Amino acid sequence: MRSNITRRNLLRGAGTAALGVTVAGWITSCSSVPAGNPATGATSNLLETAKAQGFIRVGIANEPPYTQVSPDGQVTGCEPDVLRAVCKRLGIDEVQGIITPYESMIPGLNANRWDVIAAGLFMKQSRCSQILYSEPVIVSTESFATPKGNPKSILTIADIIADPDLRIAVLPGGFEEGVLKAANVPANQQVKVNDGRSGLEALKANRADAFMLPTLSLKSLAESDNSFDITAPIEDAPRTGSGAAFRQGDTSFHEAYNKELAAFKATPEFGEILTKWGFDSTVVEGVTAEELCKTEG
Ligand code: 6CS
Repeated sequence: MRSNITRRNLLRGAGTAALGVTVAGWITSCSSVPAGNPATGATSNLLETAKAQGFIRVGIANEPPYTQVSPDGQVTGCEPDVLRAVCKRLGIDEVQGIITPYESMIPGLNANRWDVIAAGLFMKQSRCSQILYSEPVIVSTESFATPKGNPKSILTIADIIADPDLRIAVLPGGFEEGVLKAANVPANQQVKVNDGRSGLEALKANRADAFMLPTLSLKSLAESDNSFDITAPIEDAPRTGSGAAFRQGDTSFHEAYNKELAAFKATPEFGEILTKWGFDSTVVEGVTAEELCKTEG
C-alpha cells in the first residue's frame, strides 16, 4: 500500500528538548490546532480543524514494522497505516509524519508539536495517565537480541537480575526501560541506546550482553543484519499493546476515532494491514485499552 504522505509531509522532530529541528526539504506548514486543556476544561476541535486543513500531524519513530520511513520519505508501518485509514473515514485526507524518540512523544504531543501518536507507544499506567489511547490496534511481545548462540543464556528478566554483571541495552524512556525499572534491575546494568541499530552496535562492541526490543522489531532488524540471535518472547515481560494516542483535551476526537476504528476493524483492510506488517490481527480481538493501561510501569 503506497501511503499518500509525500516526501514533503515528513518532518523530523528531534524531540521537544531540541524543539523542532526539521529536515530541509520535508518542511511543510504545521497545523496550528489549538490544544485542549483538561485543567481548564477547554476542549479543542481537532477533528474539525484537521478536516478543514486536510491533514493531521503524527509522531512516529521509524522502527519497522510499527513505523517505517522509506528513503523517499514515505511514512508507513502498521500504526501509521491504520491511522491513515481511520482518518480517511473521518474525512482527514492526509497525515504528516514527524520522527521523534519514544521518550519525546508524549511531551511533544502535549506541547502541540503533533496531534496524535501512532508509533507502537505501548500502553502502561504512567503513559495512560498522561494521554488518551484509542482502543488497541496491536498486541505484541518483547524479546532479547543476543550475540550468536546466546552465550550468557539470557532468556528472562529474572536471568538479568540473577547476574549483576549482565548489561542490557534499552531505549531511554522506552517501554523496555520501564519493564527493567519495575523489576528493580539496577541502572548500572542498563545501557541506553538511541535506536535499534545502535542497540545491535552495543552487542557487537561488547558494551551490552543483550538488547531488549519488541520481537517483531528485532526480526525486522535481522532482515539486514545476521550478526545476532533473537530469543523467544520474554516470559516475564508484561504483555501490552498500542493504538493511536491523543491529548487529554481532545476527547471529541478520541471518541470519534474509536467509533471509526471499531468499524474499520470489522473490514478486511484492517487484517490486511496487520498481516502485511507481520502482526496477527486476531490477537487484539477482545483486548481493551482499559486492560492494557493496567500494565505496570
Ligand atoms: O512503547 C515503547 O516505548 C516501545 N515501543 C516500540 C514499538 N519499540 C520500542 C519502544 O521502547
